[in-house]
Amino acid sequence: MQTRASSREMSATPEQLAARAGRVLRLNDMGDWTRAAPNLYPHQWSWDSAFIAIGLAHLDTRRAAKELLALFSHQWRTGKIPHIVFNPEAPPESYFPGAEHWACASTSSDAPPAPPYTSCLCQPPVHAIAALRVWEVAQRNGGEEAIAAQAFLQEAYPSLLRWHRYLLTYRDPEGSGLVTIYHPWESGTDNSPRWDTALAAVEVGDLAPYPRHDLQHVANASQRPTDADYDRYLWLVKLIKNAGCDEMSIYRYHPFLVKDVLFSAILMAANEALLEIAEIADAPEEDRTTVRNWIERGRKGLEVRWNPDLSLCSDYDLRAERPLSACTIAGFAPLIAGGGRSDHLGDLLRIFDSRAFAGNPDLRWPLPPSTSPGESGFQPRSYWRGPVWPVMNWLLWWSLKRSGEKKRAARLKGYSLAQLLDGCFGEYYEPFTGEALGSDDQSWTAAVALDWLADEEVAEKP
Ligand code: 2M8
Repeated sequence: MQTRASSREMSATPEQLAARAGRVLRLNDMGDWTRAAPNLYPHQWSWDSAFIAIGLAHLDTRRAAKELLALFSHQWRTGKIPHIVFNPEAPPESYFPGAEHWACASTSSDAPPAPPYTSCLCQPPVHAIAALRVWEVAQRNGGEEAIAAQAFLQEAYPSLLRWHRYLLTYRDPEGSGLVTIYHPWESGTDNSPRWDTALAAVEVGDLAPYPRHDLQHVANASQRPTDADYDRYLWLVKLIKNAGCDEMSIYRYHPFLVKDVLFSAILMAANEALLEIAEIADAPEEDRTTVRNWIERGRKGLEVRWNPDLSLCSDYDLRAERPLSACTIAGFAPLIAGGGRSDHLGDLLRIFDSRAFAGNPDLRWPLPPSTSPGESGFQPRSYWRGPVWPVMNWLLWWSLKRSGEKKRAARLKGYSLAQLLDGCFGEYYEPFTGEALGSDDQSWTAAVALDWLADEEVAEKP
């Protein structure tokens, strides 16, 4: 695809940008699933696949449906959808920790048969939102596609219901409405300052030496988590495996146990989508009542986590029994969940527009950095500690639209597309220079570009 050196001057029409985004998805297409990126991430990632399905829907709704069904075929007996399904054909030295390191099928009888192996963690549940989006696009296209999409929802529904049930039982034994994560990788915002305090309390024991294959695939190690972060990540994986991936033991002994507000908010929005899917799939009324209760429980849970000092939501460390109050985009959780208190929504929009996020005058584009530049852990080039993530902008754009904030949504879409005109489809972007960082040809970046370009609302011109 486009090289970074030549990309800076690039400009493209919407049609050219869509064609390039389509090429990225084809480049990463593995038949019925898509690699998250060509080199850095040669496997199937859970929430990446959901965003990818949203983009694929504009190219081929049947292929988009397959993306999700392929992932669901590796669902655990507990209902968990694993965060990675390992590609048996990926070169062993392409990604660490790979299939052999996790070897979940030999650790837990709840894991699906291998190969392919899966990880034993999970990621935010964007899947019901994606499944509904695929169905909507197919309905618009009509004919055979619409019929196939109806069958797809019918097939996907039981997996989605089991997945959400897993999250609201195993991951919320307290009945708080909020999901507990066992590892920063589960949040999807891996090295965000959100986790600094909780991770600092994890004492790392004996770890065998391990390779950092990820560093081969980025221009500079500063764009990835540090070795100290990785030690903690691998130590937590070791503890989860030592516990046989048993949820009760993890809950009892694991040193990293956090209520994640972003994950929980996505689950709430996904529960709304699930409710619509339940109608379409003609599911029993009893299921719908359950899902409605989950939504209500979630809203209450999120309200408890409102942080008036930041005018954002904060995560909660169950081990230390205290909130984790970093100023990051995760704090916009109530906007993503939808249906929250209107005064909180007003506060969130004010913070969104302020110099803490999209209103910072030094930004290349008025797009929210993953971590606020005013936060002490902010680093503009380091992964989830500052860069702008197109996929997060899609989530915020979608949430703004759902909340009736059309003008802000149009602005976010317009500038997000302007950022992607470099043709790199970078994983993330330096907020002040607009430089693409991490992997190029990142599938979910291409996918969200396709969805933005297909959206009928007029984008604000930068
Ligand atoms: C990143 O996470 C993986 C571990 O899961 C990694 O750094 O190796 C995160 O950005 C995560 O959110 C994303 O799903 C994954 C693949 O794009 O990469």
